[in-house]
Amino acid sequence: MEQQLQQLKEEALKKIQDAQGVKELNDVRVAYLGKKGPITDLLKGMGKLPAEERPKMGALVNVVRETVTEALESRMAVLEEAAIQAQLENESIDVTLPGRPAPAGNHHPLTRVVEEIEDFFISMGYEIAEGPEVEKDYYNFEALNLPKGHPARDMQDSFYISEDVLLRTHTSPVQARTMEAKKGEAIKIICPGKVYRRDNDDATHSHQFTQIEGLVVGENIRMSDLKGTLDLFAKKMFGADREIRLRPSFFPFTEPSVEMDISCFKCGGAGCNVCKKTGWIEILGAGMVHPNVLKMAGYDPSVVTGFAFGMGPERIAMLKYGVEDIRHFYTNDIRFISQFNRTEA
Ligand code: FA5
Repeated sequence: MEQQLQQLKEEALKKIQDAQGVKELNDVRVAYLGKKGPITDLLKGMGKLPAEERPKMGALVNVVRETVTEALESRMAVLEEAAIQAQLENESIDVTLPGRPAPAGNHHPLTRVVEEIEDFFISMGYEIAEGPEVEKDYYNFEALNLPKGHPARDMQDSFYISEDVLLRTHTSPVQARTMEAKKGEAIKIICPGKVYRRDNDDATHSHQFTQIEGLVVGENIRMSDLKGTLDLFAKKMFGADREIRLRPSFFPFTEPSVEMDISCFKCGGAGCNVCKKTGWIEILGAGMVHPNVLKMAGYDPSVVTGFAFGMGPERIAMLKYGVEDIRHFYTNDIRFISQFNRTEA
């Protein structure tokens, strides 16, 4: 039995030494020290030995068991350490690999043009005002000198929510709202926002588009102030050598009313496809605030005067960037919008 034990020990120690992995070593442990293993069997068979041999044999079996256990533990420590090392090597980060590019987003070209226009007017001391897109007929039309049945309403056909509520057709209702809220104080605001019209969509028209309104009210506000402001604006947006031209026009809420053209930035006035061979490009509508509009908002037109203007940033962006179809702004085609890089502004 002693010999058998010796053989068992050597066999176990060899297998422990040969084990190449934690799992393999565990199998060896179960095979030799487990409940069904040979060492347990030997201990169980102890009862069959003559009583005088039992202490000696018992001690021997225990020594073998301890030797095997210790060998197992130290081999296990080596294998575990090796496993950790291997894992560390596998998972190590190769800092020399080139990084994956993270595509950066950008502002929509329309947002950029609106912000550029806002920045210009803020630098001139204007404040930004806002108004609701779902608007009362009163502010959209009546308070702007367009009573029910006025023929000029037809030029801005709207989407009606009810007889008295509609999607605003322009940002001009913010004029009426601001004047009403300011109760006779001086005003200097611009109002960017979405507007809606029952226009058929084509290359230059959309049923939903953006406008920026401007309104200045106070004592001694004159037509020359409007002209000077628009002249500076044109130079800022389209180049220092731009000239402006005011043509008589009609808006029920301004008197006199004008359309402002700028000298063509492409041909300089000689005539080209951008200016349709006229040398001039139409940019916005404007005028002196109609006395009726001032009166309806609680201002005394014999004391204060004002000017107002309204423009479509889509049309300005189209001119500035040579965009031939307004619908490009709304379709979110990444091939189109990714061409506008903020740093190029
Ligand atoms: C107005 O809407 C006036 N409220 C502007 C105004 C304000 C005049 C204050 C006087 C004083 P108009 O209908 O012309 O005006 O529109 C102004 C601008 O909106 C146009 O010059 C054009 O750039 C843009 N616009 C008009 N309709 C459309 C459309 N369907 N799609 C895209 N842009 C449009």
